[in-house]
Amino acid sequence: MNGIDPGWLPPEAFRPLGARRVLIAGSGPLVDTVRREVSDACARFGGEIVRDGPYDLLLRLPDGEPVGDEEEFTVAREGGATTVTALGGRGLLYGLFQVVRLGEEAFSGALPREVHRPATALRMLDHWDNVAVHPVMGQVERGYAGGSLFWRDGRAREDFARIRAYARLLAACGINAVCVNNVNVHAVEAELLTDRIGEVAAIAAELRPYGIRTHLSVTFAAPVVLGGLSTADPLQEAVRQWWARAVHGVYEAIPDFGGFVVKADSEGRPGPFTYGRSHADGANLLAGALAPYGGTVHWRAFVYDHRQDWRDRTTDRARAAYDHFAPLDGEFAGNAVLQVKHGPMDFQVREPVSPVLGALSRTRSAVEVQATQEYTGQQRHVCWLGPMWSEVLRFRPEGGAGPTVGESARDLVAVSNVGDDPFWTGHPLAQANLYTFGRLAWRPDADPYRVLDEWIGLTFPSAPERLADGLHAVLDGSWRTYEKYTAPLGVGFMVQPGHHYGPSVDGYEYSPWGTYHFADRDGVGVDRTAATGTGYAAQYAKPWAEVYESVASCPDELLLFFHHVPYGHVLRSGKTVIQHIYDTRFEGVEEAEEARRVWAGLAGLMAPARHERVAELFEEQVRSAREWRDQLNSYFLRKSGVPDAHGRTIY
Ligand code: BDP
Repeated sequence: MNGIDPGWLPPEAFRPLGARRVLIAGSGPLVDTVRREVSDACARFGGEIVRDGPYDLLLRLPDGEPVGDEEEFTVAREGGATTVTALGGRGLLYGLFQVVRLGEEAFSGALPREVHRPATALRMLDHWDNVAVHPVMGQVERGYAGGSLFWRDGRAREDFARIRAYARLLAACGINAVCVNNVNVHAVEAELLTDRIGEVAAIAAELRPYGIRTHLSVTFAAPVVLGGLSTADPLQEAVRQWWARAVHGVYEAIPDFGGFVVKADSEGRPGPFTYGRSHADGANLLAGALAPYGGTVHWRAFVYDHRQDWRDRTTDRARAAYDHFAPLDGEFAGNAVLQVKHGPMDFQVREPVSPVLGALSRTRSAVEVQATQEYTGQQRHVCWLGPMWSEVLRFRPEGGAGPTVGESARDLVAVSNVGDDPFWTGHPLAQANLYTFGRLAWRPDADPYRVLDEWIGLTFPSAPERLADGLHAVLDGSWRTYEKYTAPLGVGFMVQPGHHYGPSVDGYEYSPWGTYHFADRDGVGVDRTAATGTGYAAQYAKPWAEVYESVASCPDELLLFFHHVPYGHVLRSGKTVIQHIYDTRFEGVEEAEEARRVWAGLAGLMAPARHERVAELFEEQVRSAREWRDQLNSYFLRKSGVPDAHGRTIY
């Protein structure tokens, strides 16, 4: 499509619709989209849209009238015809994409009637896209895939074909909401809410035909910076009225607007604390303004003090979100959703699940993950995050038979990994993260490895087995490989300050950000126990509070997150901590080298440009993995004085 990479919707994926008679019953804008999709496929592969008579595929809404935007659909194959029935346009569109996923299987043999229903209400991508180029963060904050799809140099782009193609890809993995600007709302972005809402409306018009609602990040200080008020105090009537008027204007321009995303009192952003008010006061102010129109406010729980005194080692950033929000459970309005990062710190390669996700029985919550690979290789390393997200979503905060995180979450949100790069995601294989996110958001209990194969099958529809196997091999264990050569046992943050790419053993150790590992000559790790440490472990319900509190029961992979232990401490694996550090760094590099070798063997099995892009990136990944290995191993050898049991060279 116009030289844009087709991602997981290459034209050939629609071949099974070829030579088929398709009946489409229903009307409405999304049904028109379905019709366009089918007619394009028929034009290419020789099928036909029929008005009556026999058909091979029936796509129907009951009575031909869309009723709301129900997303559920049913697929069945009986009496030689395949039928997709939905209650609303979105369901019909998702049903069509399900037929595409099934391929020939949709038209052969019998398919028992299967109901598909998303487990979450909102499956959203947050774009950290700046309208104007930020002097430090650039056009896209933590973006590794080129410029923004939406904005360039201070204005909305008018690359509508591309936005439409994007919306299509998102719908095909079940995503139904997009927030189009950075949570760090600078002066230019603030204006999108009022004077420049037309630019947002233009984007919304391109996303809408694929069932995607548009959301906007706003600044809590908007009444001051845009409205000229002297305060943004959430309990002031004038402030309330200002927001009511602003929201009215937004819905005039975008009648199906989804709502706001807010980062308040975090990393320098304004918020209710300025006025001595709580985050419930702040969130409810915006929720109240949005309620008459059915909008939602996503209020982020990423609130912590980023100017800690590092010498005061009794405070703990990991505690912050729970300390701020758990006491407010039950105080948030029904259309306020607390958006919680999946871990207590900040998207490290390994973190425990945030205790906030188990503490909010009376608050709607959204789980936020990071598809953009800020701390996981910045889309220069292959790092497929499906297994990590799946572990989070399957975690049971109350243990035993309690609900999983995926079952309790109302919404799932990912920070987007997409830009105007020809492959969408910079690293072509990072597309698998975006696809997997959408599918896990639809069904949090889905098997991520099957989702991976689904992505491979769709993206490379006529792949010989060798290619499919090679792709699977390269992606399957890539997250654990990345973990092995970077930060060990849950320690986190041994990255270069600022941009966060590559190792820096003490980069954050003596800075005010609250991200420490406490390595000294005797041991390493953060004591977060209730008995002798920061008390973070006690934020969990039982059994986790006990599991994490004790060195004996804490899972190895999180040991240094919860405990400060001597280098000679023996892990459950039977190895000492120091030997584990050495071994996994060596293994991680070997695995990265092996993945590079497998990739080299896939040359000739796909478009050369795609193969070459990944091959080049593998050079960088292997270089970087070695750098991680050498710096981490040297550092720990010098700190501990304990030699490698296998006598390998450590500098
Ligand atoms: C951190 C990023 C920073 C974001 C922040 C956030 O480094 O760029 O602004 O998260 O989530 O991971 O608000």
